[in-house]
Amino acid sequence: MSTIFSGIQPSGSPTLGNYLGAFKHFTELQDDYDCYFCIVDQHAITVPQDRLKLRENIKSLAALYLACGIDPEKATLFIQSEVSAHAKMAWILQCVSYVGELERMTQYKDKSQKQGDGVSAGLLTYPPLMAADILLYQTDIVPVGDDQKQHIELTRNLAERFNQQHNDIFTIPEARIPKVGARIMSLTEPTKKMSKSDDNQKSFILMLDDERQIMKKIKSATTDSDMTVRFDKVNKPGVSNLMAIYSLCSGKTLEEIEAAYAGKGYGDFKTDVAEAVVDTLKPIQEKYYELMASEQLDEILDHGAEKAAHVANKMVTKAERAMGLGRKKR
Ligand code: ATP
Ligand code: LTN
Repeated sequence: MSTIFSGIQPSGSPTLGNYLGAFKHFTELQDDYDCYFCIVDQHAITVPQDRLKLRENIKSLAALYLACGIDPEKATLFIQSEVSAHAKMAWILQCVSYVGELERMTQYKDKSQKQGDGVSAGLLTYPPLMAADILLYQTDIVPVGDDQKQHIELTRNLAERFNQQHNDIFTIPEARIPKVGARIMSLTEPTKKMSKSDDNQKSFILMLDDERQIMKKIKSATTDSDMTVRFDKVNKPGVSNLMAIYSLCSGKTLEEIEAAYAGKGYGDFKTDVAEAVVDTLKPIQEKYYELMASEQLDEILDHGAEKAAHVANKMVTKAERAMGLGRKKR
């Protein structure tokens, strides 16, 4: 059976972009693959985080994975910092990375620019930690949104470099990017991706937003003055983004949506988009609040960390041996 690994940062409350670009696909994969789904808290601390908020976000993210349909009997769900092999392997892969290639990563350039002063070294060495996550489990496929393509490419390069320079131990992973929904855009600036760490609350829909908030945010989403519902990412990025969201949440095709609103303007269209989003998120939210109030979560995460560590520790030992670290164990 092939192996899948993916991670989401507990850097805020997950958005509709995270759902349509990531969560939704994870649940479809768990029957056919050996899946590892990770709450990557060590990635989140590459930018400043409030201690209590981070802890809350970790638990909430775990509950959201399950509420979306991840079945702990089928997939391994765990917290990155609870499996020490991730940090160990990250160090090894940092020593295989070149500073120049890390400085060329778009996410690093964007986030370091946004932060200005006090950019952590961790923000620069974030990609080798991500490579460690993936390579520890002999991962074949990494389902992610479009923004992570460059990091997966780097992971492949690091694995190939290590295999060549030391010993051929790593499986070379491949990214799997959804055809539609790989990049849900910001509601206020539709040329930027929807991101949970955006300062503007109106730019994203959270998976836990209620009906009123969703309606309000979609009603105030940036569109254009052309007043026709037509898919054209270049000239009509706002409307196209709402159409993509509507299509993914309702199952209607883009052509069906264009036909349904011909000559009608944006009012009804926006109401229907909001309703489709509410219908998609409501059952997830109900399950989420049930899980948050139960004791199951800790048990699932303890078990997940144990299972992940068992696999990951073996891989770290292999990599350490290949590099000549420590004493040769019998
Ligand atoms: P941050 O804003 O803190 O960087 P993020 O939401 O961009 O957070 P993650 O939480 O690490 O990033 O993303 C988890 C998964 O969701 C990844 O697979 C990522 O590609 C996907 N994803 C994130 N934003 C979007 C989006 N706007 N559209 C589609 N997929 C997305
Ligand atoms: N960098 C990713 C989150 C992430 C991840 C991973 C995704 C960390 N480790 C391993 C897939 C596989 C992000 O910012 N979306």
